[in-house]
Amino acid sequence: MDTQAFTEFARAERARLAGDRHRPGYHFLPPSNWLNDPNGLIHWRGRYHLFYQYNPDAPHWGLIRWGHAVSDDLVAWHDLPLALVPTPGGPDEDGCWSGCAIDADGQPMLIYTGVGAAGQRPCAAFGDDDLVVWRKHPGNPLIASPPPEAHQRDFRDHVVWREADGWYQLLGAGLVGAGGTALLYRSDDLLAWEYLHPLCTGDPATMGDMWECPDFFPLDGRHVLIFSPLPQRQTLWQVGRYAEHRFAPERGDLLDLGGLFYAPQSFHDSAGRRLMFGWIQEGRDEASQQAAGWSGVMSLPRVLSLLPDGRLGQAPAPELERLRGPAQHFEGIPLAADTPLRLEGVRGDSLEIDIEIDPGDAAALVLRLRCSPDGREHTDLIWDRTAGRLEIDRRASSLAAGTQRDIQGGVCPPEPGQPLRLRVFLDRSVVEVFAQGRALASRIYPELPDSLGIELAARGGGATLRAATVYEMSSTWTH
Ligand code: DQQ
Repeated sequence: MDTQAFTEFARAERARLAGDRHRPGYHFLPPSNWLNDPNGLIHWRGRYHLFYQYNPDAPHWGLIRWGHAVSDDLVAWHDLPLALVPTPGGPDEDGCWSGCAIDADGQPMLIYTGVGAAGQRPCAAFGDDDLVVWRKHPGNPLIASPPPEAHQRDFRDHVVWREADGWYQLLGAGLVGAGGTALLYRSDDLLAWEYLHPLCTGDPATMGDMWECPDFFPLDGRHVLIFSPLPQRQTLWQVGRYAEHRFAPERGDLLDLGGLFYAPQSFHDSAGRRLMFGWIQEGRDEASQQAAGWSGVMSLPRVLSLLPDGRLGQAPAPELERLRGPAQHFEGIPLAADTPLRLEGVRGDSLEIDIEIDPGDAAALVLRLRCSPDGREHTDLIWDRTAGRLEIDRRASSLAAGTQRDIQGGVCPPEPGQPLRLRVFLDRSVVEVFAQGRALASRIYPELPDSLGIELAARGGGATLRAATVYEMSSTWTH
C-alpha cells in the first residue's frame, strides 16, 4: 500500500473503532489490531519517527511487520505505510522483529531481527529521505549465527551506536550455563560485524536467562542499560560505568512499577534529550481483546535523566501539556484521617491530574480514580509512605469479566521534607503515573458508564492537599 492508500485505510480503521470507550485518545496505538514493541525510534530532519511491532491482521501477536508513524511534536501522530514486511523465502519470512534506526552518515538504516528458516538473524534495510520506503540489504542476514557460548535459539533485538573507532551493536541473548546477556559486536561499515564478548551478565535467578530488547546509552556522565529479561517478563534498568567495552552496573531496579510496561526503546532528539517509549500491554483476556479488535498501546514519551541519588528518573515529555484543555484547580484543602474527599465536579476518563500533597502524619495517601457514585467500581493509587511504595489496586477497577484484578507496585520512597507530587494521566483504559522520578503504567476497563469520579484520602493520619489541577485532555486522533 502506498502512503495515500495506507492513510485512507488507517483513517477508516480508526473511525471504525472510535466509539470504543476503552480506546485511548492520546496514547499512540495502531489503526487497529496488534501492537507490541516500539522500534526504530529516531528524530530525523525535525520529525519524530515511531516504528512498532505490528500485526495488522488480528488483535493478537502473529506474522509481525513494522508499522510506522511520524510526529512533529511527539504528541500528534500520522500513520505511514508499513516499513518492513517479511519477504517470502527470505531470512525474515516469518517476521520482522524488533530493531533500531541508525543515521549512517545521512543514510537512514534499520537493523532488525529477521526470523526465518535459520532462526533469528540480524538484517538491515536502507531508507529513502522520508524514511517511508525501505530497501532490504541483499546480503541479509548480517551475522550468520550466534557465538557458540550463546543459546542458538534466542538472538534478537538491537541497539547500535558509534564510538571513535567504529560502530557497536548489542544483541539480546542468553549464555549457555550462565544467564541473560547482551552480546557486543563491532563494525567499520554497519554490515560486517565482529563478535567481541557479552557486555555484562546478571544473576539468572532475578535477571533471567534471556534478555529481550537491550538498550544502552550515555546519560549525565554514566551509562544506562535497559533490558527485558525472560522468563520474568519485566523491564529493568541499570546505571553504571562503561569502559574498555565492558559495562559495570552500579545500581538498578524495575523500570516501571505497574507490571504491564515492556520492551521499551529510547533515542536522543536534537534538543539533547533522551526520550523513551514502551509497550503497555492489555490488562484483560484474549477474548476481550479479540472482541475489541485492537490490542496494545505505546506509553507516553518519557524523558530520562539521572536523579540526584544516581537512580534513573522518568518524567512525561513537556510537549504533553499541549493536550491540556479546561482545568479545575483546588488548593489548601485539609484531608482528615480516613475521611475521603471527593473532588466535586471533577469527572472524566481523559484527564491529567497534577497533584501535590503534604503528607502530614498520614501513613498512606490514596487517590481513587474512575469511581462510580455507588462505589462498586474504583481504582486506587496508593502511596504507602511507611513502606515507601507506590501501588495500583485494581481489585475493584471493573465489574467486567476477563479483566485483571490485582495490586501491582514497587519502591517509591518519600523524599524527606518534600510533598508528594503525582502526575496521573488517565486515557480511558490507560493509567500512567509519574511520582518522584518513578513511573507506573497500568490498564483498567471500568464497565459502569458513570465510573468517572475522583477521591482523595489520607490513611492513618491527616494530610493537606496543597494543590491539585485536573485538566481535560484532548484526543490526538481526529475521529
Ligand atoms: N518482541 C519482538 C522480539 C522481542 C519481543 C517480537 C519483546 O524481537 O524480543 O515481536 O516483546
